[in-house]
Amino acid sequence: MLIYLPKNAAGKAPVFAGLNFMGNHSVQPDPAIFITDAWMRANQEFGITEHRATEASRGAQESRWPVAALIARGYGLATAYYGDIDPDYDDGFQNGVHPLFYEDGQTAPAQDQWGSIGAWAWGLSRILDYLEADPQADATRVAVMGHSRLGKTALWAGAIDERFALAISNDSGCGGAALSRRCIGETVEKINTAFPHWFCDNFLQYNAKEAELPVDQHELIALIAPRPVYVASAEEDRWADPKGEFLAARGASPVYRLLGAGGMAAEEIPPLNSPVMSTIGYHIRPGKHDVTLYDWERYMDFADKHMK
Ligand code: GTR
Repeated sequence: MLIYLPKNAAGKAPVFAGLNFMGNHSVQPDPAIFITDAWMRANQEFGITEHRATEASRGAQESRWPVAALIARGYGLATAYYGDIDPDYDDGFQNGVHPLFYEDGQTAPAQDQWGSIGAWAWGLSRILDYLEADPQADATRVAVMGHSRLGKTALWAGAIDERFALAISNDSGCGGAALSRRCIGETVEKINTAFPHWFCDNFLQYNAKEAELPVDQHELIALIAPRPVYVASAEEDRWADPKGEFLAARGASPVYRLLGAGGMAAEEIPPLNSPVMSTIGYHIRPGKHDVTLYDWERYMDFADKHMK
């Protein structure tokens, strides 16, 4: 885990917690950050060869982790490499944390047991365990945040661990904030085919059968109620179905209202760069599938409003 905390904080600092895709050393160009020796997805541009990170990726994801801006606004950041929890490939769950939880004789998770997203979310809870023990961090004000597959993970972590004060989904798409039954962009069959290890095996029964799903993703978001939740989309990220992400966020409103927590203020998807800052927050910005400073500034605005 890599932690940044504001040096001159008056009290314990609120913290954003999120997993990273390319190792802690990719988060900032700081030679003191260890390079993980865990498996990593191949990436020629960043010198990830034979599935191992090298110096070439130091600081490579800096634009996604604006540490100085976070510190300037009084926030800390706790991050860890997701592949240190479970390597992101389908190996039948022999590596990563899953085997640590097998019963005697068990060799793989059962049909209704966790896949990789569940394991990554478990890792986020372990980050929170540590923050509870850190005298400089305020563990009652931790916002769990993630992008894409790690945005799916952040929503799941926020749903199952009520210690997270707030949850943020950045471009999480199918299996995250986007409604599956719309079948726009990535579908259940597409995601289960490309990434059979992400969800529990029972989910595969719904390949090309979204209409038969007993739940949809607005109900995942509703599980976070009454705690604030923010969903963000990018205009060009059609694969993630921005409108489906908005509709799921809005669709969680009845549960928030039932619990006296407001809900989503907007009825229709807002124009670009017009953030909605109700208890269920939302924005869509121009551009592609990524995490930008604009996204982070809105997350800090939202946390200022709902977590301070
Ligand atoms: C894609 C996948 C998306 C999203 C994305 C990512 O290949 O289809 O669901 O998770 O990867 O995590 O970058």
